[in-house]
Amino acid sequence: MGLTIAQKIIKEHLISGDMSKVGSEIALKIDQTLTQDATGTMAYLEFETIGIPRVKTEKSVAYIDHNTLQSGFENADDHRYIQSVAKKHGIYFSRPGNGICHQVHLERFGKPGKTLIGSDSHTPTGGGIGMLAMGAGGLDVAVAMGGGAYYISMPKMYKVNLTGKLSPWVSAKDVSLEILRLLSVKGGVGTIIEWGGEGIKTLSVPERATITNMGTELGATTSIFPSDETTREFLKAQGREQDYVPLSSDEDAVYDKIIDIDLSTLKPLIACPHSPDNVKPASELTDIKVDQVCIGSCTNSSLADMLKVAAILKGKTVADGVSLSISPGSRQVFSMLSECGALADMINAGARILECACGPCIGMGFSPNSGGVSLRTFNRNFEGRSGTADGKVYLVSPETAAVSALTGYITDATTCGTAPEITMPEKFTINDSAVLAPASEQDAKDVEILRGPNIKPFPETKPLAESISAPLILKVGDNITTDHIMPAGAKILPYRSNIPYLSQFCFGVCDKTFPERAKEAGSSIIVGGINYGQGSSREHAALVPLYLGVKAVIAKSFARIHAANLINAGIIPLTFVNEADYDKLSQGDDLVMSDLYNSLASGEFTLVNKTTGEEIKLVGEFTQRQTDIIKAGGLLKYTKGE
Ligand code: MIC
Ligand code: SF4
Repeated sequence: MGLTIAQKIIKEHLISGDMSKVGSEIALKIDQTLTQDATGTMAYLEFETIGIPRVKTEKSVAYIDHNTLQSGFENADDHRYIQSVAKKHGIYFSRPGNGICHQVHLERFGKPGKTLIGSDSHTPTGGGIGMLAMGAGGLDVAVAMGGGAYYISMPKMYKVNLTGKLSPWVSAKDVSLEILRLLSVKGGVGTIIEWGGEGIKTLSVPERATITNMGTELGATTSIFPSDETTREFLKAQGREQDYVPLSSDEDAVYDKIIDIDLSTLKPLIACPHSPDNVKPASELTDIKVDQVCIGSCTNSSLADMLKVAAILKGKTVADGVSLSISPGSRQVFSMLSECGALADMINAGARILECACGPCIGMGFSPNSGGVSLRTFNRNFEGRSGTADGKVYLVSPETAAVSALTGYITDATTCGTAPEITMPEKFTINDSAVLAPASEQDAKDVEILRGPNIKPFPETKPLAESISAPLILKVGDNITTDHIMPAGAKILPYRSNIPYLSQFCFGVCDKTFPERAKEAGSSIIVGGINYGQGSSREHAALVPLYLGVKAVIAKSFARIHAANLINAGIIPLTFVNEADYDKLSQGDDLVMSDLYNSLASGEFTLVNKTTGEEIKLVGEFTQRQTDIIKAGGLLKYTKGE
C-alpha cells in the first residue's frame, strides 16, 4: 500500500509505535524546534530544569514576536532571558523586530521532509514548504530540544484535491475559509490534511503556508503540501536551493476522506464573529460598516500579500471612519516593501504601519473601539481576543481587507474592477543579521543567564493521589478556547513567566470569580463540552489551572494540544462515556473519583456526584507513558525521574 506525504515523513522519523494503527500513540524524532516569547520563557525554564546542556536538534530557533509592546520591564527582561538561554544552550535567537516566527521560519529555516515542533499552534505553517510541522506545549518542545521524542496519536489522513485556478480577487485565505466552512473548527481533529491535485501548482509557497497555517483552526494535527518545483523556486529565491528535496504521496496512497475543491468556483469569503468557521460570502455582508482593518499576522503577511495590498491602496485614501494597520510578517518583507516603494503607497493611503510582530492578532494593541467592527487578515476571531470585549472581528483575505478599508464597508472585491497584478522578485533580499547564532560549546559555559524579577518558578506539582474529592468549580459549554481559559492581550501577556500573577485572569471571559473560588476550594474539577481547549498551544491554559488546584477536566471532547498540555501538567483529562451525562452535573456539585490508579490502568473512571447521588462513567484511555506522567505529577517530574 502506498503512503501519503505525512506517512512518509512519519515513517522516517518513527522512534516507537505502530503507524498503521490510527489513534495509537507514536513517538517521533524531531529535527527542528521553534519557540516564541509568549510560550518560550516557560519552555526554556522547563528546558533548564531538565538539565541538558545543549540542544540535540538539527536546528532550534527562539523567536521574539508576541510580547514586543514592552509597556513595562517584563517583556524586555523575558527577551533578555531568552537571548541568554539561547546563546548558552545552542539555540538560534531571532531578535524582536525580525518578524513573526512562522513567517521567518518559512523564509529562512524550514526544510521539506523535516519534522518541526513549535510552542505555538500555528507551527503547521511549515507544512506549506512540505514539513511535518506541529504545534505543541512548551514542555514538549523543551523535551524535544533535549533530544526526546514527540508523541502524538497517529492521525487519520485527509486529502483535499484542488482543481482549477483562483479567480482574480480570490486568494489562499478564501481557500482556508472554504475548508473551515466545509469541515468546521472540529472537523480536522485527529487528522493530517494533505493538499494535492492539479490546482496546487497555481499556489505559491506563501499561499500554501496561508492554507496550512489555518489548518490549525480545523483542529488538525497538521496540514501539508507536497514539495515540488514551486517549493524549489521559493527556496532558490531565498538562497536555499540546497534545502530542497522533492516530496509527494504515492499514487496508491490511501486517505480516510477526500474533499474536492475547484479553486475557480471560490468567491471572497469571511469568517464572522466569533468563530473561524462561521463563514459567509463577502457579497452577503456588504451592509456592514467597518471601523478598523488590520492586515498582517502569520496567516497573511508574506511579501506577495503585502504587495497586493499596496497595489490596491496605491493613490487612494483610507475611508474616514476606518483605522487601518499593516504589520509585515518579517524584516525581509518589510525591507523589500520599502525598497520597491510599496511601503510609501501604504503610508500615503493612510495606513498605520506596525512593527513585524503578532501585534493586534494577540491583542497587543490596536484593540477596536467599543462594539467596533474589525476586519482582520488573521486566523482567529474568538470573543474578546482583540482586547475589546464587545469587538466584532471578521476574518478576511488581504484583498477584502484592503478594498473594505477604502470603502468603509465590507466590500466584495470582485466588484472592484480589475484586480492588481503584482510581480514577485526573482530573489528575496537576504539579511540574517537579526538572527544571532549560539555560543560555541566551548564558550557556552561562560554565558550567564539573565533573569528578571518577573520570572517566577514553575508551579509545584505532586504525584497523583488515590482519589480526588473536589467541587465542580466551573461548568462551561462547547468550543471553549484557550483564550477563554487563559486570555492573552496587552495587559496580561507580559506575565507569561509569572503563573501566580496570570492566575487572576484565568477564565475571566467566562466567570471573573473563578480564580478566587478555585483557590478557596483548594482542589477542584472543571466540566466542559465539545472541543474543550481549542486554539492556542499555550501551556499556561493548563499550568494556571494547575496552580489554582484543578485536578481533572471532564469534557465531551478535547482539542489535541490542550489535552496533551493537561497531561503534561498532571491534570487528568476525562471524557464522558455517555455525553448526555454532561447534563447531570451542575456547578457547585461535590464530586468524588476514587481508586484512580486502577482506573488509570483500565481507562474506566467512575465519578460520584455526592450532591445528587448519581454515578457517572468516564473514560480516559492513556498510554503507559501518559499514565506514568499523570502519576508522577506531570511531564517535568516524569522526565527528571522524580
Ligand atoms: C495564538 O495565536 O493564540 C498564540 C498567541 O500565537 C498562541 C501561543 C500563545 O498563546 O502564546 C498559539 O497559537 O499557540
Ligand atoms: Fe502570532 Fe497571531 Fe500567528 Fe498566534 S496567530 S503566532 S498571535 S500572528
